[in-house]
Amino acid sequence: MAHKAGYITILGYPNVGKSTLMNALIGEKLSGITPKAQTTRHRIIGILNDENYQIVFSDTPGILTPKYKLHQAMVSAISSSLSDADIILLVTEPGLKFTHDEILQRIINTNLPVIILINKIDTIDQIKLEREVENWAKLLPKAEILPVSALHKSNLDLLKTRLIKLLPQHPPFYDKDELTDRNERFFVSEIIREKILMNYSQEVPYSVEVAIDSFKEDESLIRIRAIIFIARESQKAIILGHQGKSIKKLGTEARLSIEEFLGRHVFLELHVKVSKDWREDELQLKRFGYNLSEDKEL
Ligand SMILES: Nc1nc2c(ncn2[C@@H]2O[C@H](COP(=O)(O)OP(=O)(O)OP(=O)(O)O)[C@@H](O)[C@H]2O)c(=O)[nH]1
Ligand SMILES: [Mg+2]
Repeated sequence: MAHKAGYITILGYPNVGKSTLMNALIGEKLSGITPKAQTTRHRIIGILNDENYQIVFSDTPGILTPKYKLHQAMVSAISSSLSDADIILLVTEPGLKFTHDEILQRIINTNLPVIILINKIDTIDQIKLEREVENWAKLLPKAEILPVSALHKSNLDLLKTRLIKLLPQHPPFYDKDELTDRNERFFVSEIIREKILMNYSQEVPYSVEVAIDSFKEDESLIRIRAIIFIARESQKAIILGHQGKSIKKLGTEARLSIEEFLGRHVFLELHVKVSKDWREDELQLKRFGYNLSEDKEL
């Protein structure tokens, strides 16, 4: 049997379950998941390998209207993963209305296979689901529609079978033992950011970026020094909390998750630094690994 391989882009509005879906398909917790919007800020690749095929999934940030340069970089990440897609998975959830923004227009115009995944079907009844399917069929008549629950792994086997069928014949893009294109440092910083989203409210988690300053492995453990960058001096007190209690709780929760992810004991040191208005600072965004100028063609 000829080998099949391709890029499958997972797209949709914030919080619809894109990262939950990719993790469930790969069988590993790669992307951060939280109940809050804008959890994912980068394109994250997750690779599903088999003897006869290789599926390269791209988890992307939720589609949004940019307010900061950071958001522009997030939109660029969506754009670039649309540009090299072989198949598009458009994830939505019940009751969500898509406005005709640029990305949706590109999906409507594309000749690539599009599968609309109505996620979170565990939250609705059959009648509501039928109405959802009808609405989507009207909006994107060429697309296939599949109701799923990423959280409960419903219909994911069906999805996988369909994807393998649609994949083009192609040699593998990555080594067959690779799971992602990102390194351990990246995932460690994402785990810390995920815990920040869970532990702090309102604007604070959205003003934060995490960078790994040092990552040293010795025999017994991995020593990690991470910097939490905040946009304003006044946010420091919030991150630290009364008598440092908040950052301590954050540190413990992050360390436990990092240990689970790396399968090693970890010593985690967290520092807080101000990087004034970094969300608007192109140089700083670049240093944090964001790219503002992606190819926009589909
Ligand atoms: N009930 C239910 N909840 C789900 C399902 N899939 C995801 N969720 C929840 O939806 C929330 C958002 O999930 P994420 O995977 O972080 O969503 P996302 O689309 O990646 O979000 P962004 O990265 O912010 O764009 C989390 O609380 C998930 O547990 C599902 O099938 N059913
Ligand atoms: Mg996500």
